[in-house]
Amino acid sequence: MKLYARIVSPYVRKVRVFAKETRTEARFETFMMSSAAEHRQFVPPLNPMGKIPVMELDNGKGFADSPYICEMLDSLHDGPKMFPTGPDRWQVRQLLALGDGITDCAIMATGEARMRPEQFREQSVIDFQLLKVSRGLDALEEKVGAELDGKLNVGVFAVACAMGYLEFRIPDFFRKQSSAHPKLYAWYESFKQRPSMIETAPRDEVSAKTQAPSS
Ligand SMILES: N[C@@H](CCC(=O)N[C@@H](CS)C(=O)NCC(=O)O)C(=O)O
Repeated sequence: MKLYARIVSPYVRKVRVFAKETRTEARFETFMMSSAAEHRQFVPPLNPMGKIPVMELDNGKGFADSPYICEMLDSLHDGPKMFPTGPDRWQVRQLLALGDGITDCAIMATGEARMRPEQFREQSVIDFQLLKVSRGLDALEEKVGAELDGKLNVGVFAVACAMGYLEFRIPDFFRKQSSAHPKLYAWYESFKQRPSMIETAPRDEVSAKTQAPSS
């Protein structure tokens, strides 16, 4: 299998963290694209939505959407499952939805800020999305010590990658939110020291800078 990826994508990061933590990384190769041109060339034939991550299966078909890619990888190992089937089954799915939901809203905010020429930028759209992000952080603050307590699961990875995206793309907003969410920020500071997080940290794609912005 082959994962189509970009280093800046928080959803790709979640899949890569997942693969490292479940030791399923050797089951696929990663094609790290470095430009919007490569994205446009390779991704739509595999995923009609044109989004990454997408996994090219061994039969040549595309398998899309990060939660499903993670769930598929979870079926390929015999270690502790990151999509639990016990009593915390639905709670973990909701944590995944919250982490990915924060990322979705943050991307809408940064897309408005980065992809539109300044005169067409609508500050109220950015504020509307960032309000959702800060409500999401409020909800996560309540979960530290309970759902965010050192256990590993797909929901925890989604939350960590959402925090990583905020820190990378909207650092001022990220810093401003810290005083209202001290437990969450302490949890994240510790979690991001994991090798899986360090090895997948986002950075700007040098060659893509003059092309259409990415996430
Ligand atoms: N729900 C999808 C979201 C994927 C997504 O939005 N990926 C972004 C990159 S971070 C993308 O490919 N955007 C390009 C586009 O929308 O055309 C997932 O979890 O995989």
